[in-house]
Amino acid sequence: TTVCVVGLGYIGLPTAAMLASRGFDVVGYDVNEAAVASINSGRAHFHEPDLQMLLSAAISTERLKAQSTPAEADYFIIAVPTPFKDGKKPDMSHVEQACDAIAPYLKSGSTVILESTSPVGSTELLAARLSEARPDLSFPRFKEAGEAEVAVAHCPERILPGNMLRELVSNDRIVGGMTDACSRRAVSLYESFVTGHIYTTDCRTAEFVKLTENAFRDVNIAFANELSVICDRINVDVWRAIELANRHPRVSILQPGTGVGGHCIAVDPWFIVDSAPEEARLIRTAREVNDRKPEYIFHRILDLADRFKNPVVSCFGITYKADVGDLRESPSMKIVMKLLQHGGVKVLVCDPLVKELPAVFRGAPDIRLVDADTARQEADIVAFLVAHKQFRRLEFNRFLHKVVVDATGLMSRPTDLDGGLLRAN
Ligand code: SAJ
Repeated sequence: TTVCVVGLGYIGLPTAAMLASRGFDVVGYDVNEAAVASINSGRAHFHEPDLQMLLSAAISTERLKAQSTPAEADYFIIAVPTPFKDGKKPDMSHVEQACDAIAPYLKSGSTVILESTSPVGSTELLAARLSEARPDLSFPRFKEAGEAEVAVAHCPERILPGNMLRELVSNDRIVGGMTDACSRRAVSLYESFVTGHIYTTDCRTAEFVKLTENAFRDVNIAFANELSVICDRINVDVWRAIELANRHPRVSILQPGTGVGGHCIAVDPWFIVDSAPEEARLIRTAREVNDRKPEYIFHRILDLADRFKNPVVSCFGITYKADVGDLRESPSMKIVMKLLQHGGVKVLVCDPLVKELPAVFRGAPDIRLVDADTARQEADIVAFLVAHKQFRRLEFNRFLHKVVVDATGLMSRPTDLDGGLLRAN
């Protein structure tokens, strides 16, 4: 069985390597020539645990080949970015380009699966566009009975950066076909490597389910972030408050932080807002609450910096979340950027997952990448921005004489909640 994976990024590459490891003959197609060359030489062009090992095996067994054109296949998986253009509209241009690129390679019996997170209605548009490009083949119409020559379905990716290869196998999946027959054909591919349950539905529902998952997380993180700002105002330790509230059998509050980063949760809820702007009030507000958090932390640091003549601010962590090296849409990066733009402060960055300062900072005189000891020793103000596991092992009593802004709860997280609680009672 042959599979053509379109887009060899954060989702496409792990998926292609996984399919190759299960014995499929996989062609990965990407417009990025550098990524194609790197993959063919057996090197992943980004870091994700276990990916390198799987990729090396896939390339050396010749089950996976990357190229800058698509190839004829039984299955096509589209995993290209779907950003939110200029903060206004979902940008489906990469999906459209993918669609136009694969159209000539479709054959009777091909199944096209859209994995990219997409606004409701996208899979129907994809099927219509393919059908227009290939009048010689029959394509499915939404919920129509019977089977067309080419099947089209949406199967949204759900894998968590940092744990992708495990989740690729173990997560439950949603398969939403244009028709029941399309769902069945898509399921036959996922069955080969997914140990979780595979649920089938129609493509509109599948599109909405994916958006809902990320909006759910965004709303819940916004709740935690709002609590943290309230707690600062009324002088309550938010971390302790959340730990205790979570002891209620029906309460499960997430962790406050510097805001929401990455390419998914900060984007996908806007697809819902865009499709129903009047109705999506809570979802919109959650986005706004989370987007304001970096600004809030920046101002807290700045207020404290006023106490010093030539303040040195040490930022612990600049990636978009704990234990990943990914800087995309990182709220902590935004805070560092704002400090530099404001001026009058020296910034030290300590991040064990970042090998060199990101290009935007290179050459700037007021920023250095340093180790944890230097960051602590030279700091007037310490800002804990990301709770990497390396930071969880720091000796926090050595920070007690520093001015600390703890956006992560690293310093405040109680270690013996039960003990403390029981003793207090
Ligand atoms: N964050 C908090 N507090 C928390 C949890 C997260 O502030 O309690 C922040 C993180 O620091 C980060 C952001 O939220 O900046 C997002 O992190 P995340 O770990 O919640 O999610 P992502 O963006 O890495 O991956 C999400 C996942 N979606 C859900 O958990 C519902 C993943 O399963 C999806 O596949 C992925 O989006 C995607 O590609 O859509």
